[in-house]
Amino acid sequence: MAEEQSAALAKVWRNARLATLAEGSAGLGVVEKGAIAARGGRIVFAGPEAEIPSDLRKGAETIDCQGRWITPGLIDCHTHLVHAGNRANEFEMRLAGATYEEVARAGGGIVSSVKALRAASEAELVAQTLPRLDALIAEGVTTVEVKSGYGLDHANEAKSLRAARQLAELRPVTVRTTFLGAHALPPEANGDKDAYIGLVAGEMLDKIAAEGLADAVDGFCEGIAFSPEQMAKVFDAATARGLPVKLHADQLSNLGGAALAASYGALSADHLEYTDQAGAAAMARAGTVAVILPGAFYFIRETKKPPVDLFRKHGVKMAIATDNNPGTSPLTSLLLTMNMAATLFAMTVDECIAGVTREAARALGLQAESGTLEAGKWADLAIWNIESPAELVYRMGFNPLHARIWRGK
Ligand code: DI6
Ligand code: FE
Repeated sequence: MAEEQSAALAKVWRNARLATLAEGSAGLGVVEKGAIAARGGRIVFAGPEAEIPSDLRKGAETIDCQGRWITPGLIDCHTHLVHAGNRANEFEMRLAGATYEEVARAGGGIVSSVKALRAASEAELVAQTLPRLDALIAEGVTTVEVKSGYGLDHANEAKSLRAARQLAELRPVTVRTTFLGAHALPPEANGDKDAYIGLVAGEMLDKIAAEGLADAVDGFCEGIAFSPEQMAKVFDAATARGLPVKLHADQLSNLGGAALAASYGALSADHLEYTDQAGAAAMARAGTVAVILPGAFYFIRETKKPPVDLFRKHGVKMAIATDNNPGTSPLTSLLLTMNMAATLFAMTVDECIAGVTREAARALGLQAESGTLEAGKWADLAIWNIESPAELVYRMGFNPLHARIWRGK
């Protein structure tokens, strides 16, 4: 009874400046002298404090934000957070002159992380992943996408996805899981990519879908990974099982991955350094979000920048994510990721902040649930010690988070 009553009473954050990111609002959707009310974990009001309905004020637990800024909780919409070990040795090889592709072709790369992950138990995976998740959470992340892709057989892909789901039991955070069986060729496939893709699109996807372990299906479409034709087989199978798709596309070369993803109505196409006009236009038509990953660009010292001008011109929505992974982006700061997107790709402050909130939610198909401060969405908030939103993008290696609220708590 007492619990029912407290669930019925609102919680109000008042005396705040809001960057609501509300759909259709100009810029960040700023509300000066703002307030947010939440009930049952959902936002029931976000707007000028003077306009809070009186029934919400009655008996509400009220928090004075003392003029601080509130943004939606941050969303990291592309990570390989669940992995075992690290690849600092390959980093040193690359410092000595080897390229990422050379390291991969020499038997390092993704396959070395596969060996480590297969040797780790589910509990060990969770234990190794939690510090990375905690680093994201410490900067206001309330939703994180986690891919498999280092297991490359059913048992180990399922283990990875279960470990990812466990994270949401252990921390107050929303986890979305993605099956990335088509990430790399496992050693036991003996070089037969078509046969492995048959397995991914067949019994692996069947089991993963039946176990309900994946919210979406992803692949790596690249010379060192899988061709557009092979990815199409995986996407056909995913679509037949009602799972949305997304794609690592055009990262190291232009194989037409963005257009392929768009032709399947993909939630997102990610990386996109080599995407051309036709790819951007196809994404715009399909409503496929461009997920920009500056951490990988920086870490492998790529020089070809993703065509953000083309995305703007065609009206493609842009999200930004860490791509946290042991090979190309050992990055656990979404704040630093925003700084990189601005500095390296000339994305604006508004684009960066939208890219880790509203557009990141869209890239996960969660736009009805989170990513903006609007009534009906989860009360996922980040409260900041900043004077202007630009500070979130401007600083490097500084965390101005004051408080983080997940589902009203
Ligand atoms: N693209 C990437 O940048 C990562 N995966 C992918 O498909 C790299 C993953 C790794 O090297 O472990
Ligand atoms: Fe990735």
